[in-house]
Amino acid sequence: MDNSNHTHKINKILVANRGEIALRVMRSAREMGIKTVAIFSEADRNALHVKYADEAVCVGPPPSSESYLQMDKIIQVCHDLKVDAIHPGYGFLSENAVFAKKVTDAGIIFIGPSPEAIEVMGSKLAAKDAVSKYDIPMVPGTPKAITDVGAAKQRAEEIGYPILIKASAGGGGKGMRIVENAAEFEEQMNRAVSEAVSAFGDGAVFIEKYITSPKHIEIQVLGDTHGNIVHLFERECSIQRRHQKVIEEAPSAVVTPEIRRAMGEAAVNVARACNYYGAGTVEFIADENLNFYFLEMNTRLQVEHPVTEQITGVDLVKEQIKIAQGEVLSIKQDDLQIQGHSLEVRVYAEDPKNNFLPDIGKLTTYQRPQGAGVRVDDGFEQGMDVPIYYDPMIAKLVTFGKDRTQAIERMLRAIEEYQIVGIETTLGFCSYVLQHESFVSGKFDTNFVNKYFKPEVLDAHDLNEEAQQDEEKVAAALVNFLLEHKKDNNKPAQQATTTKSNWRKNRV
Ligand code: MV4
Repeated sequence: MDNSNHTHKINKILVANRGEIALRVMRSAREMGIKTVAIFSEADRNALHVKYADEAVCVGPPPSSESYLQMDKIIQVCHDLKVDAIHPGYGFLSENAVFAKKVTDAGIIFIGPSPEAIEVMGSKLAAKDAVSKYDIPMVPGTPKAITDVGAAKQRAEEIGYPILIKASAGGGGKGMRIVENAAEFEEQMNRAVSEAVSAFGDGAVFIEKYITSPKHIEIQVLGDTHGNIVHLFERECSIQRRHQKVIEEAPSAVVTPEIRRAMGEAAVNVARACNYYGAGTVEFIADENLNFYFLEMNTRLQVEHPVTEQITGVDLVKEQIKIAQGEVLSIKQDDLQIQGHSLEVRVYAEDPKNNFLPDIGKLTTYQRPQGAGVRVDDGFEQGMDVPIYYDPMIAKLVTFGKDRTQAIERMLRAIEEYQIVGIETTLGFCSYVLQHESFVSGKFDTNFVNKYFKPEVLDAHDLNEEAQQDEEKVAAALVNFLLEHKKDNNKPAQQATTTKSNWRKNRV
């Protein structure tokens, strides 16, 4: 292990991203006394990340391919403004090994892992191969790309149906095919291959036993450039819809200290297998008996990183920056402790009553919730337009409590306080999930939304709220009546009205 501590102080960071994550990164940079540079597209001229940054440069028209994905333009901005490091956020160029290499070759620090680590983990088969010398639990399957259909069918027979065909270059469920029996194997495989070729330009596919009701549990890791790696426990991300996460939490309601230790150790070994440095996430699926299997590693800061920050007290962006400066990790595994429970709901500009159709428009009312244990990471303000060009996630609502019950109570309260008018959002949908018996008990898996959600459940929800409002009106009228008829009180009767506004009717 290299114990030298040659650091190179970063003075100015360009954030190659937009929205809430650009702001999130700049806040930590500012606390560290580091100057910030925003880039923006023509659609984001008035965005908060542009206002917040010390300097800002327009890099092109609204489509991300013409702005936020323009590698050479972004690197040129760094030279022009004497930027010494780039933080890529998530999405966009964050897991692009070519970009990480270009940045490094231009003499700029890439705040993230090495291009080699990004590349290895970008291929599921290369990742499986890299971790094979460690004792990492993996789903039974084929360790290499299928070249011979007959041999693959044989292997499927050994594993037992149903099996899953996956694209090596895949992500977000693309190129995945469930095969129920031998008869449909070849057809499904051909479909998976052609989907993989058109989506990723790489037709390599492999098979795995299909875990029908998995929990998605991931482990946050941090590694420095001196070979030190720690894990910061798990996040439970099973509440998702079409591979888009909806609610995340840390820690998981069902993971035991023993399983946590085993998963943490496996995650550290996965990171070690690719000489990982920076912040990363090792993804596992767990079956109903909590047998867990390594799926893949995400080589970026993730959307849901705040729940880990809440339960550990670690600022992950600051750690990323310190690691990029060449510092030795100051955190030791034994210093880390779970200090409470945290939940995150993703607020999407989508209409849950209309098949989650993305909604755009002006935020005519936008009031964030406040109070104990509430954190909002967003990039919008009242009066701003939600543009069509980018991800429909407008905010992340995060709560922290001494335990899971308190974190849920605070989330329900915060969702009630949140006032968004002008666009449809997923807040009401999240409120439904958080109150569902299956969520409360912790007995849920990745099928939760398919199993329990129909648009009608939100109508029932709304009716409850309206009924509640009616009850409050009756109570208010009664108070008025009593005050007005209180003979021994000479003061005029107080106006007792319900303090609840009508905003709820404008959202789901
Ligand atoms: C699986 C699986 C069941 N069995 N692999 C989906 C995206 C990719 N990250 C891996 N995924 C899955 N892999 C085996 N062998 C089920 C899924 C899966 C899933 C995983 C995590 C979170 C949500 C999911 C939703 C559907 C399917």
